[in-house]
Amino acid sequence: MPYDVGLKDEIISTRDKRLLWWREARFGLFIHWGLYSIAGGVWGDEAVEGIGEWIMFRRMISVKEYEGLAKLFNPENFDAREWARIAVEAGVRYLAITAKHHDGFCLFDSEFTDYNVVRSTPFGRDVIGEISRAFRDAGIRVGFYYSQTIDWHHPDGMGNEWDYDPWAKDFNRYFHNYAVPQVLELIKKYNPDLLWFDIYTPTYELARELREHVYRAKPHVVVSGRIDPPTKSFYLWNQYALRNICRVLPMFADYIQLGDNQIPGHVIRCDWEVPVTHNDTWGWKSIDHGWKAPGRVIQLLITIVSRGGNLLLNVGPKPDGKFPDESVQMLREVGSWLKRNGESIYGAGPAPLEVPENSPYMLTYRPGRLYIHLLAWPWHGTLKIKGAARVFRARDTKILSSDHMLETSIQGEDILIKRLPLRPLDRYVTVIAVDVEPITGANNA
Ligand code: H79
Repeated sequence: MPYDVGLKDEIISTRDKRLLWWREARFGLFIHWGLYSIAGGVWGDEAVEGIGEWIMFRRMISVKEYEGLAKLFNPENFDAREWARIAVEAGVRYLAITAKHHDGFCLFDSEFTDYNVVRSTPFGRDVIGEISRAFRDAGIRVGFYYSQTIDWHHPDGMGNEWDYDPWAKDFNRYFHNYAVPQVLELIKKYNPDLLWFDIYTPTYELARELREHVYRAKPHVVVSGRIDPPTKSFYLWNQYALRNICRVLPMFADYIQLGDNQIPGHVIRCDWEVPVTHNDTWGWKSIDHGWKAPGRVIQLLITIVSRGGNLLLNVGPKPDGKFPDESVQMLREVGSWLKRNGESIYGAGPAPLEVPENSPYMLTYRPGRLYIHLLAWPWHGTLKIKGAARVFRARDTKILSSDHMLETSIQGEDILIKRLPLRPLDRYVTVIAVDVEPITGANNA
């Protein structure tokens, strides 16, 4: 395809508009579900190390043998409406679910392969279709994970060198005739709000081709970071992002993707998202019990928003179609915290104020309001927000989840918050909301 400069300008100039809902959302649900969920991290009678959805690669399982899992895919307890209810209760604003992961199995009804949930499983239902409707009806934006580069099932895809001779591979053929058409098929059939690609697209040309096709099919689809070639996506891009070189913007993507589970230690002033596991795998693994507690997830969400990013929190449903109990429980707790304190998260971002290392609080902000998230309770009843008086004048101050008003005063460059209750009001993180006026002329306001 000839290089269409006009389309490049159009795609970049419409980015802000596409990102309107995404910037406000701050919290998304990632779902990894597929044939690997049936294996659950065990092959034969052995536990397999590492992330569950990589089991085919780890054991170099042949395509033929792995395909056998499709005959076992029959999640009798699957109910898309229930997943959507749990997601609503959790307070997530968008979804990204595996339409096709690296193993090549499609959770949607595809005309380009029989290796899909409708045609090759006893279940025979269009899982992606049911989920798209249920989540959209529940008011949650719908996104699809699509592995555009790695495909261990397709002879020309990247990665399977145990069944397929790499000398005989034609990656471009896979990309033009299979990956791009499937992505367009997903757009056409299910009308997603977001497409989430993984690792990277191998070349500039192919990334551009995919990006232009997506834009032509639906200009409003938000495109995640790992569509970009290796210099920008995944590990390499993190080197830019983590050093805050945000003049180097995403290329074909709409926003930056940090590495899996990579939480930055400082504010990154561009649009970014980090995918985070609930335990230590994406796809269900029966032997992984490393669950993060609800309080830990809440702190991660605050940390990420205070540094300018979105949290995409993963759940790996079980082969019977249920979320793990631990995930249901965690999502409920996070959601109830958000019900009390969501104003400090949705549509909020980093405060224009440096927080010293080891501070007992984290800050988020929106014009007119500063949110102080208390990680530790000041037992002496007074909290010092360092440097805040240089930047803000404080007005009404209260505990966000109640009408409990607080007093403030100025001490040098700091703002003091006084007469705090004896004990935290929230079981996880208590949030103080301060109405603020920026001090004009302050250099970092
Ligand atoms: O979908 C989830 C992962 O499966 C996917 N990204 C998240 C969202 C992912 N794709 N690639 N990777 C993660 C990184 C792969 C790292 C590897 Fe390895 C190191 C591949 C081979 C060596 C870890 C160890 C996985 C297999 C062995």
